[in-house]
Amino acid sequence: MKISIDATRLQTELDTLATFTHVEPATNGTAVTRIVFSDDDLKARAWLKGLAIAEGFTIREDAVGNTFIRWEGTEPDLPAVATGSHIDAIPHAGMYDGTVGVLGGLEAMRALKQSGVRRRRSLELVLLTSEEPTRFGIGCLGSRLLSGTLDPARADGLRDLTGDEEATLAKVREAAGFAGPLEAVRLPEGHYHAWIELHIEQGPLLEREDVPLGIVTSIAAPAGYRFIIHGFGGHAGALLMPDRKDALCAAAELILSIEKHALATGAIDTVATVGTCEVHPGAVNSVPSRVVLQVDLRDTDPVRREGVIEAVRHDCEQLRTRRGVTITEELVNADAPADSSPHIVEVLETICKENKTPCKKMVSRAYHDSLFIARIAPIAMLFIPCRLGVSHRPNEFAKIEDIARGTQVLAEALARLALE
Ligand code: HGY
Ligand code: MN
Ligand code: MN
Repeated sequence: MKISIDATRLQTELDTLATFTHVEPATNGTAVTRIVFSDDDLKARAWLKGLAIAEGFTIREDAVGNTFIRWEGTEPDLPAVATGSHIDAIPHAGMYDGTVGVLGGLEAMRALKQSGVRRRRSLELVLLTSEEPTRFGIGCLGSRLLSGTLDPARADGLRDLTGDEEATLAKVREAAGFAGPLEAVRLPEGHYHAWIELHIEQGPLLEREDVPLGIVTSIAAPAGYRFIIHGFGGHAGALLMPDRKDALCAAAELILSIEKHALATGAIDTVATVGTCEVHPGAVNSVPSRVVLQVDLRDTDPVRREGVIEAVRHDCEQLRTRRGVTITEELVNADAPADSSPHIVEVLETICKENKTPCKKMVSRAYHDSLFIARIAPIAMLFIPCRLGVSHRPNEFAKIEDIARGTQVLAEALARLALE
């Protein structure tokens, strides 16, 4: 039973998917912006469903738009074997983050179908909604709801950070055609026999060590916070320096405190980013009265991560007193890390050995939907190299031979697991 991946078709489909984007000039590479439930996202979803239906696969969509493309097995009542990822992309991003897992998964299923492989268990390709936090402030919305790690009422109340302030997930998803209670999204533990996600590494190690495949053994623990700093605004000319409570100057010290305490752990796995800084009123001749910071803090060790935010909180106390500002902290998420299933890791390693494909076990510092699927199913991830480790930028790039190789190993692993 020869499983052959059609690399040309895969590249063509990646290129087509990249055209569903908010068009913007890109100096180098293909800039992609595809915000969840935007027209670009909905057109991309419709296009993908068309490909799946053409292959004779069935489709189910849940109330938050998670899309399940299924190829029935000979024993359809058995828990299925699944793969999947996301197609939403942050502003001014690249064309491979997430899409390699979705189109690679589709290609793997098609190749298995064409090879006539026998399998007991059904196979499912899952497109997960809103892996990126851009629109609703929290990442992995679809997989969190699938795995019961996000309260449905809280989810539906999440504000749209990219447009109409009054819009919430409930309103936006309904307008996109996804109705029904979010409670119904949840899948029970054991729903899947196994889950594998194919993804670009979003780091430099595989390319640097010239290893074509990574097998992820654990996924780091992400946390997100919002800090709202209120000072006392006023006229940039008339408000004298000693009388100021400048919210942006206080925010600047807070940003440096976050960086300082992340570095102070001395652990390479502790990373902290202040990715957005909203300044109000945002006029050059008006002293900032309010600043909102969104903070992304990760570590493979959640206790060490907690130590960083505790130290930042201590600095906030000093800032409040010394600068006379108020600082409010909002927790967006603080998630546990996830470990891959040793069995699925072993299956992947065995296939790499048989195919004489060098591979490397590694940690994922990026979070992925697999972090949450791990709450309800045994998981593993397959990484392929991306040029210079660049991601979340237009010049994100992965070679089609690496993508096809990852898809090949994925297909063979799905076939084996579907026979168990
Ligand atoms: O931020 C992440 O780790 C993922 O790419 N959304
Ligand atoms: Mn991403
Ligand atoms: Mn991703």
